[in-house]
Amino acid sequence: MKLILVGSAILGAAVLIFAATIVASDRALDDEAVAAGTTSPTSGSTVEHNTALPLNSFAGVVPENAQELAKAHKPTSAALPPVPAGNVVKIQMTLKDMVVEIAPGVKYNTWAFDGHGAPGPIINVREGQTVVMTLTNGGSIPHSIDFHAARIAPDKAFRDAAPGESFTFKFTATDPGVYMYHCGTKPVLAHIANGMYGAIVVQPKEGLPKVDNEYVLVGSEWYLNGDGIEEPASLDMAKARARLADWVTFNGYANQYVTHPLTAQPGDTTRFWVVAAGPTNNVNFHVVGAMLDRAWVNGGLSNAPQLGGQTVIVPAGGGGVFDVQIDDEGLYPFVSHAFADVDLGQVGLLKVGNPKGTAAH
Ligand SMILES: [Cu+2]
Repeated sequence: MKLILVGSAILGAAVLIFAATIVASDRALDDEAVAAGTTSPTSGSTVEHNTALPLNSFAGVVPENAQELAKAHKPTSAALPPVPAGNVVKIQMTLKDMVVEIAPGVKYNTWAFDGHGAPGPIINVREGQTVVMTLTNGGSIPHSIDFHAARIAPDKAFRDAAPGESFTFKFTATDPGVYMYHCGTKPVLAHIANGMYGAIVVQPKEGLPKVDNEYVLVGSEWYLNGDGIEEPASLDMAKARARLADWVTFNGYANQYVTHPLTAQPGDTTRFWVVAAGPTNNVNFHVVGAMLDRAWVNGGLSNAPQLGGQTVIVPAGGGGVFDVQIDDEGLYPFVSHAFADVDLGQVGLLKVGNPKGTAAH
């Protein structure tokens, strides 16, 4: 048995070296193509994002018909669902290995949420309600679920569920805010990077100031071992450790609210519920041409909001609530003001009224 293992380890090493050689020669070819100005349509845009690290970047690599695909893509709903009635809110989630699109024509092998992909379902409850959470592991390896909104012993509630297993735990939502939930199985970096995250809102008992529109944005980034065009890409753990993202998204798909803007009317106040799922990146939340009129930093709704901010950090694993009042018709980009992330897809538009044309940003 030992011999076989050693043998397969050697074989594995040989495969790795072979694969590394292919990657290296691909890079050399790419470099030559770049020098000659003869890059293929699908690899042409890698050039701007290439780094000195010995890791292949697939940032910005999309098929030629990307614009068409972006238009055809049905955007992930950013709408905040209503708070269910009653003292007890029952939630059922099934984890599932599934291929999702994370950018136009770019497919990725996630470990995500049945019926949702990544992020998982948005949960909206009221302070004092009891959340009864049933997790079913429909995936192929152990997973778990960690709710930042819960005060609970993680060794019991956030334990691993084996493939095929279901288990239930409950907690009372005692702390108003907007929180991340995620799989907490080791290595957490891999489980979050593969799409195992979502947002839960806990409304304060006494309510918040009334607004006209409410949208939930979950920021996250993706690390690909291929371009995901011919076949789905999977996680490149070395790139996740090196923080070399290929795509950075709101609600799991690059630039989806640029092509399909969120909407408001002139004079409206719009509330953004923002969670930075990471696994590693913050969201430096900013709305171009507007102020964060009320900002509940860290999503701490028990505190008074800060007034009139420009950019507020939502840390990886944290949340923020932002009320933005806009009078004039126009296209207002919302971004992470860490602009490398805008370049990789973490930008959307709030369309106020019915303006003509497109945004300059
Ligand atoms: Cu997991």
